[in-house]
Amino acid sequence: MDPLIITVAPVGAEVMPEQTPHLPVTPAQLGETARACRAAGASIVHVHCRNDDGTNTHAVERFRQAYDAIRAASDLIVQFSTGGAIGMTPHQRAGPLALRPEMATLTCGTVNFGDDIFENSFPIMRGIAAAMRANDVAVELEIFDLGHLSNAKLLAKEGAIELPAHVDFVLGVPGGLEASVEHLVDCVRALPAGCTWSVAGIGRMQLPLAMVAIAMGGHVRVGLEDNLYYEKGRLARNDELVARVARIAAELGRPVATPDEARRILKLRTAAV
Ligand code: KMH
Ligand code: ZN
Repeated sequence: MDPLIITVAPVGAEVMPEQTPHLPVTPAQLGETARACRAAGASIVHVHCRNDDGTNTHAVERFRQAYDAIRAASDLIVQFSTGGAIGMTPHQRAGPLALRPEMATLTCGTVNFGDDIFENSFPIMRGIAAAMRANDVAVELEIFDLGHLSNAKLLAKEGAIELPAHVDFVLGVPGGLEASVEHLVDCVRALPAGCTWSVAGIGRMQLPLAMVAIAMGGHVRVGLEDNLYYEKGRLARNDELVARVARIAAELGRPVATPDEARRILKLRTAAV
């Protein structure tokens, strides 16, 4: 098995600062989180941005500040969200790709998202994928439901994306595929040949699915975007969620990947040859 790639998703769009004191809101806080999570064993940081008051933003300038702060603090692979927050336009969601991050997400289908709808029609997916190609950004396919993998195959058939790619299964969003070991195994069985994969379990399923992924040879995403708690009743810091997965992986004989090892595993354009 390859070394374990741990992605940290430290902020997301749904958790609000009122819910936890540990949410990195400013670029400086994102930089500090990146430094701590790199030291704890992360190799990718998945980036959403907030205004100083905690509201969501996908402004290019705010992403530039966040990118600079993360770069100054760490050598993590920087992965921009193109999902953003519910209600953002596809144009807004794709805007920061002009900064040419190493990676960005591409959600592969529309999904109910609590009481809302996270809209990803084929025209929206094609548009975001085209912006990624234009800026030479590596794609991480975000899969919230099994049918999203079928959509990814259709997008590849028409040339909008390339397969194999790196795939992240986000399991347990209300409206998407439930977070369970059985569903994760179904997802992995349905993967196109050659894809690498990670799992992001929502809420209390974050840790159990991480442990299953470590054993299966997959990779792991943790962080406050998906889960606020370290254990029942205790709010987590991002770096301690990363550190716990790194510790468990070490016990199972899978050391964590450095960012450069992750670049090689994921075949990023920035990987040293
Ligand atoms: N905030 C969700 C609506 C992504 O980052 O690419 C979408 C999301 C996916 O978080
Ligand atoms: Zn996200």
